[in-house]
Amino acid sequence: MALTKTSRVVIIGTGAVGSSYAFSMINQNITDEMVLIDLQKEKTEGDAMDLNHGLPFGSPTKIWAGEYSDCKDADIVVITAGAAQQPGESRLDLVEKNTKIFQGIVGSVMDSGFDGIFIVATNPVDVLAYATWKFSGLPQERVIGSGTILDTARFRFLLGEYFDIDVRNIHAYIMGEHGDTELPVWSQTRIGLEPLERYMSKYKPEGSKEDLDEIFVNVRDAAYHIIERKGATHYAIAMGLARLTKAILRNEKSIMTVSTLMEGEYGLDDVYIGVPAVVSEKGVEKVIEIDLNEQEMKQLQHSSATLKEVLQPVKD
Ligand code: 6V0
Repeated sequence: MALTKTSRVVIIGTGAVGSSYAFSMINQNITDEMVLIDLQKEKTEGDAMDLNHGLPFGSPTKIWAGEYSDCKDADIVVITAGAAQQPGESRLDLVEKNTKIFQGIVGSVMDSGFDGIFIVATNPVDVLAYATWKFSGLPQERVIGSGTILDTARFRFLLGEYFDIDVRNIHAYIMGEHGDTELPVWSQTRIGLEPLERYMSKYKPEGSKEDLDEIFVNVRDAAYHIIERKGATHYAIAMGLARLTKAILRNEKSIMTVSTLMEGEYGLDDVYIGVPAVVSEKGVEKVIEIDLNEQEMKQLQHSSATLKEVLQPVKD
């Protein structure tokens, strides 16, 4: 009987997000091997020991503090390294610092002979996913930004809470920049199969547009609220990244709002931005072009224009 190939995921940057992601991965039996890389080598050694000691309670995974040469045989390299947002700082404020860091990281990964899929989570994620695509020379479908997967999850959670419905029955997307210009796609939001407005008039007539607007504002500003309270946001994105990794390694063809290169979809091009897309072993298999109303289309275009401005130095 032929054994299937051993799957390997390399995590670069084992800070709050990277280490939470590693923890989430071993609890869900997603990969056979997991390699941890960080500038702080001792920290990765400690993390590897700590995670290994949890394996009797989790799932068999080979975990070690590694080197860039370990990327050669990796299926996926996940980058969560770099400077994080400080209180009051926007994601776009991080662009210069993190682009420099990424030039070094992506170069070292590619020097190993890596030929897999990159997942980028470091902020500003849309800009750094674009930079990773450029720096790596890999086909666009194999460089994926975490995009608005977290924002979409936050949106679904808050809507589920508002309507008192299981979050898994809330069908809703946040699209655009993972940041201040993102947009809620109200026109396509459904609870079960019921369009939002119809559901609300039938089952929550006391609800209002103002409530819904407030829900979106809380989604958009969630990172600021969490960072003010605890300095970082990491559990939910870590779970989202684990979900994305699983979709790739198991060829699930899941639709997620990842950041990917636009080539005419939604009238946009040459920008990485969060849109619903099919994720499989190929990476981003295809972008799904949902019907946006006129206002949503304008918001998406504005978001893209904002990202393109920030991207210019990366392109030069
Ligand atoms: P953190 O806890 O400061 O961890 C960053 C880690 O990166 C540290 O351990 C550093 O030592 C390491 N590092 C820095 N430079 C390098 C380098 N050149 N090579 C290797 N390792 C390096 O930050 P945290 O984990 O909180 O956040 C990491 C990134 O994720 C930030 O950019 C956040 O803004 C971003 N997030 C993205 C989210 C998303 O939805 N995409 C959500 C939350 C955070």
